[in-house]
Amino acid sequence: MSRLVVVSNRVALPGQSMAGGLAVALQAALRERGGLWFGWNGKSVRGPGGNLEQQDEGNIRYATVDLSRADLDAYYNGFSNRTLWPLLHFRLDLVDYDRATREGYRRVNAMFADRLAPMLREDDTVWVHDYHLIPLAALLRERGIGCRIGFFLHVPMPSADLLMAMPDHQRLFSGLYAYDLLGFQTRRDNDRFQSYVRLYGGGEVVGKDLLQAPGGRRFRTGVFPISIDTAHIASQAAAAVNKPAVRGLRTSLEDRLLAIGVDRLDYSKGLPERFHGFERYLQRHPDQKGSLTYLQLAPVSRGEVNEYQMLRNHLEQIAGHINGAHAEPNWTPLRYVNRNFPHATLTGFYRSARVGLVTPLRDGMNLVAKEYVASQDPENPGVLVLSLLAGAADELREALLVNPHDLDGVADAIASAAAMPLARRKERWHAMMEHLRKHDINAWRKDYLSALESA
Ligand code: ADQ
Repeated sequence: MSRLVVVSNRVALPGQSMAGGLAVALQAALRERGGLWFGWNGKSVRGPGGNLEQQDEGNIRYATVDLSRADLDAYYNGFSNRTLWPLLHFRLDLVDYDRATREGYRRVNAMFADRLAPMLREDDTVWVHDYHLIPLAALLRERGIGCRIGFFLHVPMPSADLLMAMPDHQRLFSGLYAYDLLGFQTRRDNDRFQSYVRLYGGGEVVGKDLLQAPGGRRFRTGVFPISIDTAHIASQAAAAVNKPAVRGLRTSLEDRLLAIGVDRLDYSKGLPERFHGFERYLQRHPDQKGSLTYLQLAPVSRGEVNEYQMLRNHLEQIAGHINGAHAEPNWTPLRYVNRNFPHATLTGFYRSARVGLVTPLRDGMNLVAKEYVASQDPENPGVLVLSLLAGAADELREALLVNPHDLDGVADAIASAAAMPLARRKERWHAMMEHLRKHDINAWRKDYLSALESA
């Protein structure tokens, strides 16, 4: 088996808790075959940046670089988060395009390639993650690297007409042609990319998921829906109900049901729409009044980007408005908390909730939806209300699927979930859980790597 090299914007260094299934899955893959994990170490420095640090643990080498303040601003806060993130989430209205940040993005990718190329061996398998690093393979190829390089896009791939609206789109997206395998979360993402290549990207689709770049280089695409460590989360959740934080939450509910939402504070997650959907539920279902409390956990992310600050203010306003209009002296309908929690505690929260609210406007996959399902008590499972616009909706067909823009629909789904009889809840949950047991995070990385290695 060849050595695995993982490249991602952030690296989970030994001892650092980068909670989340992805870090765990990649670590397991690296441990299995021995390998290297390369990326940014999260530090920004006054000088020029690009200083390499290396450390070994077992058969894994961690090689990380720091970034200058200016590069971090241009590459990460700028082009990645203010240009690509909104574009890839279908939000042309929020795209902030600037040639200076575009060049900063290329500069950092080129610096990554400069540092990484000398560490690579001919028979390595390189796996690059996400939209921060689109040009990396092409830049490595320019530096003489011939080994297998794959890419996985964690976020959606939007329609061809949106991609082509970005200035200089061909220069950026044709960088993807230097990979051997492009992995997407859903069939729709895969197909939208192929139509971009055909319509505006100058390439051709020459077979099923086989593409050809101008000049003749061939590469593959494929669908690899990311998942979670299902068995681990299920046992974590069962144990977590005894944690003080989880008990405290349960006690505080008195005998009310709980609806829970857990999202990074991001405009793609549809939080204002969800709050309004909940308000609509309170208005349309007065018979359920006072019987359900909605807890929204939304840790602040990308706090340096203006849109995120505005979103935060907006949500505080809506939450205040809803509680002002509907609260009782002994009941607050909406609890809104901007904090991170240990992952194990989260699973206990999920398990305590009769309703899981996952209603993004666009999401590559949405792991919270899967975590919510995996955390349920088999004897008394809750109901997932899931946006049709999340990648997870392609797999979790037994959720109550909603369009997040349809507030009445969201409101009615909350009411149905709250009132659903046990037998129907169990039926729906079993079907989804069976799927998640089979298609867990380990299956995901094995499928991807075997496709890359046979590409
Ligand atoms: P994200 O946009 O970050 O990921 P998601 O898939 O939901 O979205 O993953 C979020 C993770 O953060 C989950 O594991 C969740 O438990 C954790 N989390 C959220 N709020 C938390 C809190 N308050 N405290 C602690 N942990 C919290 C991107 C894409 C997704 C895609 C993933 C993986 O946007 O569409 O599913 O990558 O590919």
